[in-house]
Amino acid sequence: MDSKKIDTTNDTPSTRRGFLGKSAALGLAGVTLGLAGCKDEATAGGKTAAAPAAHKGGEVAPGQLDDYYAFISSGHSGEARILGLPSGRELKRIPVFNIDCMVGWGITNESKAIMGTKPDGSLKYTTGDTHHVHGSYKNGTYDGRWLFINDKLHSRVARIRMDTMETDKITELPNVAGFHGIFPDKRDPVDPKIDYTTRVFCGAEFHIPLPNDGRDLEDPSKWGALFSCVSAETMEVMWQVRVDGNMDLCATSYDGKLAACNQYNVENAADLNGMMAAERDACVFLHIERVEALVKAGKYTTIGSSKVPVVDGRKTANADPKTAISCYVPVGKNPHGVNASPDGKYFVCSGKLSPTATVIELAKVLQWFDGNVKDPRDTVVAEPEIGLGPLHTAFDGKGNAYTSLFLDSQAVKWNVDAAIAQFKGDKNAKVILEKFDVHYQPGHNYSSMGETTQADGKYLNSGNKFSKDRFLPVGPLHPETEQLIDISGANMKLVADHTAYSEPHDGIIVRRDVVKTRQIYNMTDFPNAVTPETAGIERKGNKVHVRLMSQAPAYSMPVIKVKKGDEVTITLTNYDKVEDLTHGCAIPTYNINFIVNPQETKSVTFKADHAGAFWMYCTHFCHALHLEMRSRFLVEA
Ligand code: K7E
Ligand code: RUQ
Ligand code: CUA
Ligand code: CA
Repeated sequence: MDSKKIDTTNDTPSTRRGFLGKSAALGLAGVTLGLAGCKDEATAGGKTAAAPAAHKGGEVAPGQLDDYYAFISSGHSGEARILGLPSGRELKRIPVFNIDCMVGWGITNESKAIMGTKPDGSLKYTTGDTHHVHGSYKNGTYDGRWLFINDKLHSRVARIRMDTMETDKITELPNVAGFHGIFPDKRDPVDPKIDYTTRVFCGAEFHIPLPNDGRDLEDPSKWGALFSCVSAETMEVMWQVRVDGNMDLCATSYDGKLAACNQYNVENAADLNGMMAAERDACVFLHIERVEALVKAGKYTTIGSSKVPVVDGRKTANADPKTAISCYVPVGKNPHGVNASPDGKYFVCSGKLSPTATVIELAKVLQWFDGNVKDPRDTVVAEPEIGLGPLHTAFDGKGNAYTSLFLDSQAVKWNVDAAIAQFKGDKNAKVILEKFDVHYQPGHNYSSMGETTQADGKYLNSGNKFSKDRFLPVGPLHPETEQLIDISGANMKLVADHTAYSEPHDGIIVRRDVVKTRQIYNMTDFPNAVTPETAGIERKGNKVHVRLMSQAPAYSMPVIKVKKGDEVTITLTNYDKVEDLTHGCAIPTYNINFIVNPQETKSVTFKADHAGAFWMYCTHFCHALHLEMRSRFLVEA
């Protein structure tokens, strides 16, 4: 599509009058408590903003909408976040691996089932560490269906639905520690007709005993690391590959055939000095079609209690390129990051301990697998010197790469073709185009649509790890900076310093017309939805089920009476159909707190272990009589 077309017709989502009119009508209808009487038409499905408007200098005036969504990770706060760009407005936080008491994530039965529980019903984990968010693909660009995000802490992969921007599945990887890099495939490796994401690949950074059950504690030389493949649709782990060395970040090719991870520990070392011993580390490529053929032929093992097929991708088992599933391409020392260029031709790996970026040509990697390239190193077509501490590389779709330089506190813009010419011996090739100061110590940088064939070269975001003097001091913990840079001209221009709570790593910048959200749920999406017919209280022994509805400004039951010792389940359906009309449900001293959006159903289960009168109240400002929206929850002694 033509992203240059300026369309501002959709910039204001609705008129002020329109919105006010609706809530005024609601005020009247609400007081009569006509639960079945709500005639407002639901507007579920397909809410899309028009193509980006041009915002000069990054300014987005009040009432105007941004051009892009940025979906960013949040490090050890365990969530995902959505920013509008270029304004930097924080639009939403999506709880994933963390507990969020606003939404009730980790509190409701439904969210607990997604997060995973222990046999006693409590959460298995309450913490997480998200580094990388990537979108699902169709035909080389985002299809707006899913986001995939990693948890380095407990080696889990989560999927977020992009229509509701909520986590819908979480899978823990067996026999994996330090799951860092994640990337969806862009096309099926076997069936070229399948031009969308079907698999998600996961790299493991830490070596562990296999299985990790107390064996081999004193002998790290026996430990190993597994590359995992997860089905995008079912989120089940399909297979794993044991590799030599570790895996850090992950990238996939546009033809679906290759996935790769940069390796900073080819030494298989268990200490710092050991991990820095080798002159070169590697980028390990996996031939996905061959891996799956081995799995299909039963040529795999399993580890411990896991049923997941594990294929051997170590060097000794892959000496013959023509049958090999893995190819280890030597790159700069201790690389951090591997990124695919939007033309589909190259992967770029940069070495933290080497001032270089290594450019690997994918066609040559495939030729190596065919036996037509002698040495894996011969797949390297450029290795320019770009600066100190190079980490991650973004692209503008015009042949230029932008690499974050952690030590130099810069983003360096360099030309890929010039780097290739220089590598071939052209001494006049102009590789480095600009070095741009960022403030300070950048981790990831990423560009607008830069991980797709539609890279548009408009913005680069630099996620900086140290903000130092850039903001008002707020105590020992400083904010992080998401620095937005305009890369559309000949020179890079700083647009804004957006603050971010610790600690954003990677993210993607997605054109707003790609994202199609729904604003209201379908009640039928929830099998446990409460209707006027099923509403009420039901007792079976000491199990009490309270089926409740909310409609502004009341719950369907003014009094709920249970006995001390009962196991209480409250299922709450928000009967309101009006966009933005969310209710809350909180019960003091019982640690219950969650929201229900229009037409949504959620439930909580808890033991009524202390007697008394407790006002169950609405936490989410919903109505002029919001404060009056409360019912008595009575627990008899
Ligand atoms: Cu460089 Cu975890 Cu992507 Cu952070 S990693 S910055
Ligand atoms: S009341 S508008 Cu709690 Cu001051 Cu909120
Ligand atoms: Cu319902 Cu506030
Ligand atoms: Ca190393």
